[in-house]
Amino acid sequence: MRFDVITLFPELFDAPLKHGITRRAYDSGAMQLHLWQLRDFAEDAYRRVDDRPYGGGPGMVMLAEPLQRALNAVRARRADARPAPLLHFSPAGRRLDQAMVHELAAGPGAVLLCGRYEGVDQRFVDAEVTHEISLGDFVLSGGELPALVLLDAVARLVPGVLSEPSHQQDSFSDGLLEGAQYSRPEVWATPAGPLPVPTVLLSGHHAEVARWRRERALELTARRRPDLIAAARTAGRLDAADERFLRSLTL
Ligand code: 9D3
Repeated sequence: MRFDVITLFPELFDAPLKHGITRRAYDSGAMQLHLWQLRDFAEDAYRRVDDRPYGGGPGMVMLAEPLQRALNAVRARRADARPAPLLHFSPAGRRLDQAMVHELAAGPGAVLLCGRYEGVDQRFVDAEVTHEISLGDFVLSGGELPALVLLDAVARLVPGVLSEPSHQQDSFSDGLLEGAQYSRPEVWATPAGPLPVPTVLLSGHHAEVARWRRERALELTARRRPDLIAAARTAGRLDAADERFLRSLTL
């Protein structure tokens, strides 16, 4: 799958090519990342890609014409049967979630447009953008970090990139938060006293461990994200034992 990123700051995308799971996805060839410097598609001597908003107001607007030239260059290099999705990262977008990440990971990739300044000329958005995506209700300085977040989330779903397919147990795949994790030592000596690992995890009873973990996941989710419990119930992902356990909780 191929991702093309249109940005004024292509250097921001270097780190994931050098480190971790994302690097594996790119090294394996399973994911290709092509970076396009929007400024290369400016036509005037000053390499302008932004200008003042009609009607006045603060800040600058990204110009439609350089964006269109950049997109045309991207399209000419992609061998898509159908035009790939054009994702625009914008505070006005729909919030990114794991379902969108799964859809992208199952497709041919996408073109990612990273906005800067106050935003992109709306005529370009209306003409070309297929998805507007936000990370949430906080203010960033541009769309590059959201694009990096999306690429990271997709990379770990690419087959063969994770050594264990741990995403089959991901929170948000079964729709519950994952309970606590413990590792060595069995008893951690602290100034406040010894802290043992929950004994069930040392018991070797796989069914009991699985039940205990399920209950911890249900308890954590019910306390922190009751909306996810409601969604899991609606989707039929809670069984009778789950419901009995939830009723036993005093939230
Ligand atoms: C004055 C109104 N602001 C909108 C909230 C203007 C504005 C702020 C920040 C316009 C663009 C930006 C830059 N942000 C992004 O490009 C962005 C973003 C974000 O700020 N928060 C969460 N998700 C995203 S996706 C792209």
